[in-house]
Amino acid sequence: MKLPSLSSVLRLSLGVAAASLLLLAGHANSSAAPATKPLTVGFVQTGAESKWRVANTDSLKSEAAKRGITLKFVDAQSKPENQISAVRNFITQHVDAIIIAPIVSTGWGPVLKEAKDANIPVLVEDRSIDADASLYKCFIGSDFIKEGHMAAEWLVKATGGKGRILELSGEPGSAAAEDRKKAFAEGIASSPELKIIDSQSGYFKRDQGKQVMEALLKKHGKDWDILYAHNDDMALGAIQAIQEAGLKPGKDVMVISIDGEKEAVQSIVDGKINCVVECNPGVGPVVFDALAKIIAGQTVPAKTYNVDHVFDSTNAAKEVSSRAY
Ligand code: GYE
Repeated sequence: MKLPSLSSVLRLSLGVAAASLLLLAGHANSSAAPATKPLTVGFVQTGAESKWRVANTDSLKSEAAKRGITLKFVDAQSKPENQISAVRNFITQHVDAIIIAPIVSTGWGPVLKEAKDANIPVLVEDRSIDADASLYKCFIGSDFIKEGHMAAEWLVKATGGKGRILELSGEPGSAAAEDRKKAFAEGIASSPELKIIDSQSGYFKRDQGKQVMEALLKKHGKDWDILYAHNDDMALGAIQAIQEAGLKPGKDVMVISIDGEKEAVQSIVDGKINCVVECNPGVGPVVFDALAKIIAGQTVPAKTYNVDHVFDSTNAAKEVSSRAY
C-alpha cells in the first residue's frame, strides 16, 4: 500500500483546520445573536399632571423593563427648563438614546443639536415639537388636530349647530392644547350659531379644572350650554363645580372632553359627560419598537399616530370595562 506523502498529509490537515475555522466563523456569523449590550435610555416626562400622564409613564416604564432596558426617568414637574437640563444631563451620561414627552413645542432646537452632535438618537412621544425634523428620529403619539376635529364634528351633530361654549384649555404652549383649540375652532366655524364665549386654561389638571370652572360659573351664571375641556381630568373637576352650582352636567349643559380615562367613560354611562374623544397614552411598545429599529440602523417613519375613537352614549357602556386607566 502506498503511504501518503508527508506533504499531502500536511496539506490535508491544514485544509481540515482551515475548513473548521471557516465553519466556526460561519457559525459565529449566522446563528449567534448579534452582540446586544443592554441599552440605557433617558426619558424626560412632562410631569404627573393627569391620569393620562401617569398611564403614559407606566406604559414606557413597563415596556422598558420588559425589554431589559435601563430607563433613566426624569419628571420635569411641568417646567420646560427642567426638560432641557434633563436632556443635557442624559447627553453628559452618554445614554444610548433619549425619549422626550415635551411640555411645550418650542425651544428644543439647541439641545437637540447637542444630542445629534453627540450621536445620541432622540425620539419624541406624546406631544409634537416645532424643531427641525433632522434633529430627532421620529414622533409617536396621537393626532391632536384630528381629536379637535372629532370633538367639533360630534358637537355640531349633537347640537344641530347651536350653543354657547365654554372652553377649558390645556397647558399653554403645548401641542396638545394648541392643536385641540385650533382644530375645534375650525370644526365649528361653519356653524355660526355655535360659539366659544370664553376660554381659560386649567393646565390639564383636575383641581385647576374645578377652580377655573367655578370662576367661569361666577362670570357666566347659567348663560352657556356646552363645556369643551381639552382633557378628562379638567372635565371631571369642572363637573364637580357645575354640580355645586346647582346645574346637572350632561343634561342642563353638555360636557365634551378628550382622553378616555375609565372614570370619564363611566361618567358617560352615568349621564354626566356626553362625549369623550380618545387619546391613547399606551405607546410604550410602539416607542421601543422604533428605538430597536433605530439602534439596528434601520429607518423609522417620521410620524406614527394612534388610531383614536369617540365614546358617547351609544358605546360607552361596552367600552368602560376595557379602559386601561
Ligand atoms: O390629553 C392630558 C395630558 O399631551 C395628550 O397631556 C397629552 C395630554 C393629555 O396631561 O391629559
